[in-house]
This record gives sequence, C-alpha cells and structure tokens, in this order.
Amino acid sequence: MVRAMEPVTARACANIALVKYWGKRDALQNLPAAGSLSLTLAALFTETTVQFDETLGADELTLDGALAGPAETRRISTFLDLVRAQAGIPIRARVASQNSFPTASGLASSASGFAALALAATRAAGVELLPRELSILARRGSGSAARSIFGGFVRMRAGTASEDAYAEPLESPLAERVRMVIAIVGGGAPKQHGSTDAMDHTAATSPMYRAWLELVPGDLAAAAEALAAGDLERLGAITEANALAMHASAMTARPSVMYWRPATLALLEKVRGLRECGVAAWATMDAGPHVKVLTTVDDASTIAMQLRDLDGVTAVTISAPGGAADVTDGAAGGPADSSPAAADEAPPP
Ligand code: 2P0
Repeated sequence: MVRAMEPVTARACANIALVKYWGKRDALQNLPAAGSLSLTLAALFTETTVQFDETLGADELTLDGALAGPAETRRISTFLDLVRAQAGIPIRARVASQNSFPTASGLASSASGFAALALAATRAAGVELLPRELSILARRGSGSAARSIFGGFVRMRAGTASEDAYAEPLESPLAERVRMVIAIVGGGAPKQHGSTDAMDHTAATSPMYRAWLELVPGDLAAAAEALAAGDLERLGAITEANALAMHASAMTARPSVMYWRPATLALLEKVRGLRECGVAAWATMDAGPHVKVLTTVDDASTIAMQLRDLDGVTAVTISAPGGAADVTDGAAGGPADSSPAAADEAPPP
C-alpha cells in the first residue's frame, strides 16, 4: 500500500552569537571546541515543511522555491538519516524550506534552517523530542542550529560528549529591552568562505587560534553574569571584543580568511562614534561582511538611520528577540520550548 505521512511545518528563528562558536573538537558528532552564547532574532526565520512519503525513491529538497543541488540535498539527507534512525522508519522525505532573508551570506541560515528541519522532520516522523534532545539533534546539522531551538538569550554548552553538548535559554532582565540592527553589506551575496571549512582552516593554521580558545570561557562567564545582572554595557563590550577576537583568528589563518569589506570597517567606525555620543551600540560580525549592532529598543531606529546611508550598505533591518522553534502546521502544534517570545519586530525598510 502506498502511504504518505502527514506533512508538518515548523518555524525557527536565526540567532546571532554574542560569544562566537568558531572551531570544532569532533567533526563526526559536530561537537564545538568551546561554548557560545547568542540572541535569537524574530526578523530572520526559516519555515520548513517535511513529508515522509513511501512513493519517493530519494529525499527531495526545495530551497526558497527552487530545487536544491546535489550537495545541499545530500547534507539534508544525511541529517534525515538521523531522524529515520530515531523513528525506526526507512521512508524518504520531501522537504521545502523558505527563508525570510538571503541564504548563505553570513546571516545564520544554517542555524534557523537545521533548527526548523529538526523540529519538522521529527514531528513528521511521529517522534516527539524534548527541547534539549532537539537541540542535540539540530547540532548534528549545524552547530549554531542547537541554539535556534530556543528563544531570547541562549547558551550552548561545549559538553563532554554528544549528550551534554546542547543549548539552553538564559533568563535576563535585558530580554525585553534589547534589539539587533542588521546592516547588510553587498546585497547579501553568497559568502566566499563557508564557515565549516573556514573554522577548520583557522584551527589548523592560525597562530591566534589557541589564544581564541583560551579567551572564550572567560567571555562566556562574563556575558552570563552581565545577562543575569541586566548590565547591557558589559554585555555589549564583551560582544564586540569577542567578535574582533574571532575575526583576528580567522584573518591570521594561512591563507587568510577575510570576511570584511570596506563597508564592514566603515560600519565599525560608525558604531564606535555613536557609542562615544552616548548611543547604546556594540557591533558583531559573523562569517560574512554584514554588521549586527546590539542595542536597545530606544536607540535602534537612530542607529538604523545612521547606518543606512553608508557606502556599500544595501539594507538595514531592526529585529526584536525571537521565540523558540515552533510547529506552525500539522501534527500537534506548539513551541519546542516554553520560554516567552518577544513581541514586536520592525519590518525591513
Ligand atoms: C556563531 N558562526 O557562533 C559562529 C560565528 C559563524 C561565525 O556558527 O560547521 O554553520 O555547521 O557547525 O553553525 C556558523 O557555523 O557551523 C557559526 P557548522 P555553523 O554563530
């Protein structure tokens, strides 16, 4: 008998790390070399529908409406094998994924993508995981995806093995107050260095990598303290310094991994200038040229206005903190995590 199971759609928000994940200690289990800490963002999200169907001879992947290539499909298929093993089913799946932002340009599409896929695929296969188990599963797809299972501020544990390398939400009085201003450089073109290869290359060749790894535990502890105390100045200072240290290790890899463009540096200068004028603004950058500014609900629109006019900046978006990954259609709906989602989100200009 031919049988297709019910499709399930899940949504997960991207996250931006305030203390970065940059380096692995185990490629097979995708274990990070150190912990990390992030803010989940409402404005950047992925919505993914999964349907297991016995009539399919192979997994099928559609990304933003277009059929995906063999490399992307293989990566998804490998991940779905983990879900099939948990569910005890051999059935292939149809996966359709839609992003609210440009993919593969340093805007954390793999984080929201694998978090949404982990939730949609497990539910579509009839498996209900606890948020922590879902975080561990999402990590196998992409390290930063483990954090996107949860809303607000999130800490990822390096752990000692696969079972304790998961993310968990961190309560903070700052959760209502913070915003992220995202300045896109160069129109969101695909990044030149994929982050997985770039972090492996940094670990293997950068003379600064050891210093980076020594720095992370102190930054994590200080950021967690700042969150608990509601101290945005301290959190901001750690955020900017940590991003610069991550990029210093990447830039000094041999050959260099340079994500910055001239507009990246102009944005950094502008953020520093605004801060000197009393605006709450601290910059962070990921595996791409874009700059994200940690700020408050009060200062976000001033910053967005100032960044929009810089040469090379093609779009500016303000985002509120986002909620946990959530089933939006099919199966029993509801969030993977019960922590509250922040409400408002400004539309892109
Ligand atoms: C982060 N990034 O903490 C850091 C900062 C990019 C710069 O996590 O190899 O796509 O799939 O585990 O999660 C991007 O790396 O890497 C990332 P994999 P991932 O957000």
